Amino acid sequence: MITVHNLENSQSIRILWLLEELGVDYNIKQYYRDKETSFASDEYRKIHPVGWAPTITDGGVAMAETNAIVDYILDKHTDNSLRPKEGEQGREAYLYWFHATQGSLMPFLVWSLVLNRMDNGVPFFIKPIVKALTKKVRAQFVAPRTDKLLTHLNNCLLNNQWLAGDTFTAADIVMGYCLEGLDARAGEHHSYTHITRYMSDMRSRDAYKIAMKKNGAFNPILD
Ligand SMILES: N[C@@H](CCC(=O)N[C@@H](CS)C(=O)NCC(=O)O)C(=O)O
Repeated sequence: MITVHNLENSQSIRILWLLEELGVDYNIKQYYRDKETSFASDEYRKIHPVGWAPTITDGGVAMAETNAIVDYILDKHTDNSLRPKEGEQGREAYLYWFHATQGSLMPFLVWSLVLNRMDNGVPFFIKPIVKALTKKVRAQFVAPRTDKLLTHLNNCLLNNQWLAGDTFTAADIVMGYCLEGLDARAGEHHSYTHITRYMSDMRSRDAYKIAMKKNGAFNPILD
């Protein structure tokens, strides 16, 4: 049986959600972050050579990396519509959003977190210089690219309930975590009305509610 090594306030929530959508049995082992650094504990680092969350174990297999885990689980559970097959409706949109979310949107959220840490974590006498620098990186790189992706997402959601069309897929699960992160940052997506509707649909899914309940308090890390 799969064990999800569930690090608090992390991308592990997606794996709980996926398993709840599939309705399969699994175990959860709970871990906490270091209070100062917010890094995972040494115990967590021992499960897989890289030591980031999410990580799952399944028999003798230890698997990390969100989208690899999603594919690993979906390879074992094929009787569902969470990953449209080649030739099926929504396949191209699925592929795009499954990968763009984790390969493009997520890194911009991480950029944003690192820039916030730079602003807050340097000695006062170099703060003005660091802030001028981070402001420039935000304005020239992070903000316009994040906005471009969110605008595209918002436009796609105008005529589609979910990312791949009318059917909910694993791409929505991957996107959900990013949007919770944006929402926690003072509702950064709120000017995108279709994204707001989409988030509300996502949060009203039974599997999402159960995953959140099993996960416990969820506060995305912002800085
Ligand atoms: N690309 C990786 C990123 C994993 C990652 O950065 N995980 C964070 C939690 S959201 C983590 O493990 N942070 C704690 C640490 O680095 O020790 C994935 O998609 O799984």
